[in-house]
Amino acid sequence: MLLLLVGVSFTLLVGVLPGCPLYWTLHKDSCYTIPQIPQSWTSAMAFCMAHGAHLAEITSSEENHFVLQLVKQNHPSEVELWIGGTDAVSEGHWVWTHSGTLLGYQNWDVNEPNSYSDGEQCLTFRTNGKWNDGHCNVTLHGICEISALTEPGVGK
Ligand SMILES: [Ca+2]
Ligand SMILES: [Ca+2]
Repeated sequence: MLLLLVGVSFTLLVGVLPGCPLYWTLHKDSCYTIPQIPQSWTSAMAFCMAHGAHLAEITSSEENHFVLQLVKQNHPSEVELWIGGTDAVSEGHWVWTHSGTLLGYQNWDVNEPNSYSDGEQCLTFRTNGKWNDGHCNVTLHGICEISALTEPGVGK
């Protein structure tokens, strides 16, 4: 009985504490990491999902500022990285893939999105903190995000 009680309280404590695994950085209710392998947007999303995460969905200027600092600290030499938006389903209608919502907060770079060529349907985060519609097959680092209240690796 005592063991059972200890077990239950342990589960409750661990279950509600926001925390991140090694190599992930906590910000508000999310953990973020930038995998070492540059990949296409689809592969980068799959890589995040294999860790129970998704490509980052940036929903405020405050979150955008955090991601910019993360990128500057970890990949200062990159030009741009993948985040989780696409307009592949309907041109010009940008959606956060994981949550299935239209972009609310947006931070497009000057003259973007410009649909420069067929396939500029995937969202990139430039190291000036601004966004671009990039060609989905270009190989870039992705920025993964997961809820800090979910145990990474479990899948969701
Ligand atoms: Ca987010
Ligand atoms: Ca573009």
